[in-house]
Amino acid sequence: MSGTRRRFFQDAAIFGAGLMGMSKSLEAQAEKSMTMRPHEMNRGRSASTGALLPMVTPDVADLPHEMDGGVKVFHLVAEPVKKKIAPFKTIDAWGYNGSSPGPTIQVQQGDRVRVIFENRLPESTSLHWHGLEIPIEQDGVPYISQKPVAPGEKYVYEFTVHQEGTFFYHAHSAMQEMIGQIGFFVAHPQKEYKPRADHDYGLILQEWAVLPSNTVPNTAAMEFNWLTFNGVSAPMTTPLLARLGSRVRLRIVNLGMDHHPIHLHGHQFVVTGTEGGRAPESTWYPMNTVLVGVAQARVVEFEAKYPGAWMIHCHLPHHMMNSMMDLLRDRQIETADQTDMKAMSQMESLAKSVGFENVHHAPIAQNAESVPGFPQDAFMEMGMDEVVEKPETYGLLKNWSAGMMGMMTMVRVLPEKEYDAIMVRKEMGNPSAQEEHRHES
Ligand SMILES: [Cu+2]
Repeated sequence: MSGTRRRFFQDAAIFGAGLMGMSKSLEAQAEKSMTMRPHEMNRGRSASTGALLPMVTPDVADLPHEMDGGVKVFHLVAEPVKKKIAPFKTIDAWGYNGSSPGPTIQVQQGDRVRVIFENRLPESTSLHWHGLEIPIEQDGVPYISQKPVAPGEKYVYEFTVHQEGTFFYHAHSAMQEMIGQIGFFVAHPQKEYKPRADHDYGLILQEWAVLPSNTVPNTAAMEFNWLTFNGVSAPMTTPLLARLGSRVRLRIVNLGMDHHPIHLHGHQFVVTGTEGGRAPESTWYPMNTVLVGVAQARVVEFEAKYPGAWMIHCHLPHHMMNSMMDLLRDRQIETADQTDMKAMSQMESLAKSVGFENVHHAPIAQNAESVPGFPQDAFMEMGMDEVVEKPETYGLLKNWSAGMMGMMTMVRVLPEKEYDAIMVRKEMGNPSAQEEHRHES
């Protein structure tokens, strides 16, 4: 098995995002598609080969396709998905092909696309192609443009993509959207955008309301306690890697109840596209926080000028947290009765339950408990580096994971040597990740 393919299946196993629910034939297609993708080692090199740069959706696999004459044929299956959103939290989401969010579909402007859709949910559904200019019969709105797809039934969508840009597919039913039924649909332009990017990454923003000791999201809730990028909360989010001096494209889509101001540290970016496609260069201006509203896509680009691990996160304070309800009961209501000793022992039992050794929290003052308002963040910063270790985290400072929560990831801007060292680790696979894979299977 090639390193890339092995890594691909590892990712699928670790994040529950990928081929878990796929049939053998789809697995074979995935393998074929992976071997056709550009070699990981070359990604991010500045030399322009003229080939289009595929988008990478960290923690989410691409949906493979087969050709039928001139038509790109995809198979998409709506189904329930067990989704690990944090090392100590697995939820019952719904998604596609064993993945929530669903696998990423990538096509090229001008392509004829066929999606053979199967509904393995316990209720009717359909697929809407958000932002695409396609015939009304393909629009995927139950009762309006088509009959709902009943459980166990199939439906074939087929259309020509004349646009370029960042789109997504989703169920056109509100509660199904909120339980995870969304995936990327990226249409690459016929001619590469100028300036060309060296790295292209995608992030899907979602919110979940999952009460302590529950696994089923409350899709009618208006307040959320778990915030995810591509279906995982930090520190499970896989860092984005960028070569020092390269140009990075980041596509962000939002399908939830909240709007998210996404902030990048240490660099300025320009918005080069929206859910409507590429924006003219005359509209670009420098910023470092972009509000990604519900149902919107924002594409930003920046020069990775400064080496380091730079945060990318939603700046709503409550979206920079994971739920601590499992750890400290309902923290919002009951912070006052927490003592250092209690908090530490709760952290330790949580750590034991997911198998990590290092229980850490930041130091507190001797008289902390006598200060009104204490604790705020004191018991939330919990290092768990070893449970979320992967090649992309190699070389980060000890306890880096203690500062990562909620809708958060980082772009690691790395000089040539360090970038290549991580790429080699990715090629080889990550020994401790394989270990985790074995335990879970
Ligand atoms: Cu947010």
